Amino acid sequence: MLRLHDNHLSGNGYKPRLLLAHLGLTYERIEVDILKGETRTPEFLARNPNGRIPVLELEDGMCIAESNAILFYLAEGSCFLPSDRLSRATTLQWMFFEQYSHEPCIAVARHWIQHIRMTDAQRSQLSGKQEGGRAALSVMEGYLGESDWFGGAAMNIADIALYAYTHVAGEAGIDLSNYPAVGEWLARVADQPGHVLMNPAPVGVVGPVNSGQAPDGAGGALGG
Ligand SMILES: N[C@@H](CCC(=O)N[C@@H](CS)C(=O)NCC(=O)O)C(=O)O
Repeated sequence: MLRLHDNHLSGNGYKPRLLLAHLGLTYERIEVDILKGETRTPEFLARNPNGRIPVLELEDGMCIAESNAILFYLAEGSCFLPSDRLSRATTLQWMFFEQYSHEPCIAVARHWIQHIRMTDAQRSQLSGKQEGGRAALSVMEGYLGESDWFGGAAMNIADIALYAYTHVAGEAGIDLSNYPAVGEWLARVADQPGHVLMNPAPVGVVGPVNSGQAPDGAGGALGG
């Protein structure tokens, strides 16, 4: 069975969770406490030498790190990865944009505000991160004037990659109401059949077998 090493606070972890739900795949979700250094143990580093979740562990024990690489692997042969050359390249364009211009600003500002006690250095960098996040959202807002989806004629893995931290940009201190086209796109993504919420993250074995419900009844992941 596929295993996802993940953390419930993480938008990067949410990306594969959301795609796995859309694909109807069963997997075991393993919670890794990123605030207690569980990503830096020898056991974890053997799975990802870069010491970060998410990590997808395949049935044969091979591991894939980097959220967008995991999306690309899982989406192969599905409607979430376009088959024509230009759409595939556009999908990758937006996934690289997410990793270089969006996630390092919005996800980092959110993490600093929501999950840790900021150092003085972080506090002084916060407004720059938020400014970078607003710039990324402006780029998305402009593109969504021409297209409903990022990289194809239907929702694909670029939309999933960008949705993860865009929909919680408010937690990074960024006002999403300034980006109406982004707001409409967020609603379109959440309206897709099979959508699951970021939290609560499911526990243990997840998939069509148990409809995403936590085995202990602690709350399933299926949403809207
Ligand atoms: N570029 C990576 C970023 C992964 C990342 O930053 N993971 C964070 C949680 S969102 C993490 O594991 N932090 C724990 C640590 O750095 O030890 C991806 O897209 O997967």
